[in-house]
Amino acid sequence: MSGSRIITFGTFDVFHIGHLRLLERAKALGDFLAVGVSTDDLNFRKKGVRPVFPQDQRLEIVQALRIVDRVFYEESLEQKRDYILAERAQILVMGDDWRGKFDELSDVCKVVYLPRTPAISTTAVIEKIRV
Ligand code: C2G
Repeated sequence: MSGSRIITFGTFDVFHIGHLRLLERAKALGDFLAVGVSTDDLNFRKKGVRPVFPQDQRLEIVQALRIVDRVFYEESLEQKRDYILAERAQILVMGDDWRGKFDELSDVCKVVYLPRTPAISTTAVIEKIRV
């Protein structure tokens, strides 16, 4: 949709091609892409572990991408509505591992779940390096 502001969220730890493709497909839905990079604390609360790379480095990597117009820290999953409104986003994009989880936000924006890139994940990369 021309003129649309897109928003998406993620940890983007050990940045890989699946992350890039998700951001590229999100940007292709509009003109402006804002990305919420989840904080180390949010990850710890959610998964019980801290990401490999600290939040300032993960944010810096995402910010350096040509397709990304704005980055900010995502402090909690429950604040999604506030972030969407603050960014004046018309479309929320999430990978389909989150399918259905954010449908309640469809009163403030369109919610789109995109298929994940198969056969790659941060966990798989870490495992591959480990062996
Ligand atoms: N992704 C993808 N294909 C992969 C791996 C990831 O399309 N093979 C997508 C995910 O679906 C997500 C984005 O890349 O949309 C970022 O992935 P993660 O860093 O794993 O994000 P996550 O920790 O799930 O996000 O509010 C959500 C939180 O910020 C957490």
